[in-house]
This record gives sequence, C-alpha cells and structure tokens, in this order.
Amino acid sequence: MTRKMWGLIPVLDCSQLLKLCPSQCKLSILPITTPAPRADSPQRTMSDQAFVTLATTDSYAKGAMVLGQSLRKHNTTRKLVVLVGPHVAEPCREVLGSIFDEVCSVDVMDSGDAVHLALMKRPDLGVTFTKLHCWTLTQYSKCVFMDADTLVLSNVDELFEREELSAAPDPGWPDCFNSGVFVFSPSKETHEKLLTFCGENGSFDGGDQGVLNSFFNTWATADISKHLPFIYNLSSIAIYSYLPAFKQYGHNAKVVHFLGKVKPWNHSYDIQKGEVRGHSQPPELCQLHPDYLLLWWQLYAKSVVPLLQRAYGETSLSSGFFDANENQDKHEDVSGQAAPLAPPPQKVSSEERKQRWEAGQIDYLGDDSFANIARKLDSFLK
Ligand SMILES: [Mn+2]
Repeated sequence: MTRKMWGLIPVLDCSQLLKLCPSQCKLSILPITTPAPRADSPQRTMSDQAFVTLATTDSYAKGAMVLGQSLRKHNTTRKLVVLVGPHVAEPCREVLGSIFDEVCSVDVMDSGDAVHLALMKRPDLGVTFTKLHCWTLTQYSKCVFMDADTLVLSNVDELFEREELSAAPDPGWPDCFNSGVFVFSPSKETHEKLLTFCGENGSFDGGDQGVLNSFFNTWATADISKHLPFIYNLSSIAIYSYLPAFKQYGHNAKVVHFLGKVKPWNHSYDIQKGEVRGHSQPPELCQLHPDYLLLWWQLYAKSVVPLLQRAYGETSLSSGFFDANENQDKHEDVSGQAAPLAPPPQKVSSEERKQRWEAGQIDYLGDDSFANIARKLDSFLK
C-alpha cells in the first residue's frame, strides 16, 4: 500500500520543483540545496580553528610529533598546525606532515638580545621568537598555541571558547602568564604591532614570554576569563614546588608542560620494561614527573617511532635496533673476553619511583636496548 502510494509521487529534481513553485519558494529551497555556513556549525568551527606548535630543531620536532599525536589521540576536532624552522631535517618535516594538517616553514627570528639570553642561561630561547609568526596564520580565526614540550592528557577543545590572550599563570611569577599554552586570534595587524613592540622594548627575559607579557600587559588584572586554569599548563616544576596542591588537584590535569632544561627527549626508554631511563644531564637537574615522563615516552614509542622509521628508511633504522648488540659482540670478539658485567639494573616499582621523585631523589640511570635505539634515532635526527 505504502509502496504503491510512493510510486505515484513523481521524483522531481530541483529545477522541476522550482518550476512548480511560486517565486517565493526559491527562498525555501535554495538554502536546502546550498546550506549557508553558520558561524556556530561544527564544520566551520573545525576548519577555521587550529592548535599551533613550533619546532626549531629536530629534538623539538620530536616533541611536536608527540604533542600532535596526543591531540589526535584525544580526538580533537580542530586543525593541527606546526611552524617549522629552517634547521629541521626533511624526514622530520615528512613525519610532521603525516601528523599535522599543515606544516609551515618559518625563518628563525632571533631576539638578538644576547645579554638577556645569557643571563637566563637559556641561549636556545632566542629562537622561540619565531613563535610570533603564529599571528600570521590568518586562515584561522582562532588558535591555541602549545609548546612542543607540552603533552595533552585529555581533549582540550574547550580552550577555543576563550578569547585572545588567554593563558595560565606562570608558576614562577603568577602575575605573568606562561607562554607555553595560549589562546590567540591570528591577525597581520597584531603581528606587526608585536614586531614593532619587540624592536622598541626588547624582552625582559630575552624570550617570547617576556615580550608577550609586556604586550598583553592587562592579562593579570583586566579579565579573569582570560586566566586559564592551571591544569591547562601544569609544569613539573610547579608540581615539585607545591606537592600538596598537586596531590589535591593534579588528577584534573589536562596539559602537562615539561618546563626546564631537561626535556623528555633527553631521556631514554626501556621498551621491554616500560621504564624511562637516564638522560645526559645530572639527575638533580631533572624535575620531570615520572608518570608524565612515562606517558610521553609511551606515546613516542608507539605513535612516533614507527613514523620516524618509515621516514628515515625502515632498513637503516631496523638495523639500528641491533647495532648496539652487534657492537658489543664485536667488542667481546676483539678483546677475547666478555665485557665487564654492568651492575644489574635496580628494579624500582612505579610507586617507589614516585615516592623517590616526591622526596627529590630523581634517579634515572641505566642503559638498555631501547636507549640504544633512541641514540640511533638521535644520530639520524642530528
Ligand atoms: Mn616550553
């Protein structure tokens, strides 16, 4: 019965419908065939908003790769953009291109304020001025900048509800915002103003954070909605300096920021045991929280290393997995005796490790096969 009835209704295309309808009908039909984009439609929101990060070296590129994968893992609906400096190797750009929607090459724009940089003992910070280039991404209406040494622990798309310039307080000087995570609106005009401001005023800390805090100088007082909760930029240093607060609120953390000189990629990882191991810096310099460090390495091993292997050539990197052992065997052959046995690695449980870290005893020592893999990767990434 129903089928019969439907069979009687002629199938009309749009032009036939238009012919049948009085002229005002066009208004009701046209929007159906070509729906006008609405400002609040999710599709529009997805395509004109982006997370932006910056990679000036191959090491920071690794950080950017892990950050990008952490955003993907937590199903962001926004675009992913990475600004890449001229020193980043081609295979790294290739990997970044497979994780990010857009890879933008930018010139390194050093602050030139060498005295301040030296004072900060962070000569590498000068290049983060390249960050200011993010304001030129005018194909997007709103962006969230995230340092390559940050890691997303859950979906943070709600950050796009905030306006420029929204950021979390800096743990060292809470009247300043930390420039590791901030919401901004790309604009050629703002970009030019920032550059002019830099030229005239320099940076009080020799880095981008000083410039941005001087430029957006009402952040601390004007509008509380521009203060991002601390859980959107939780630095390990802050955890360490206010442990009771971390124990109370830390489980809500959404973004971890590996502030300081020692970065996750300066460590190595035992993929069999799932443990983070030694780094090149003395242990007392490292205050990264072991759980977050482990999360970073797990994501790196699972979602980034396979891409790097592909980009740098499967065979050369595969042999890299065994090079260390081969070398050791050769060494044994040459010396005619077994190499002296290293002390057996200490077995430390996750809980023990955490307790030690909380007591300030940060001890990442030891060597293992994945450390050698990482070294091999590093040798490719130089
Ligand atoms: Mn950072």
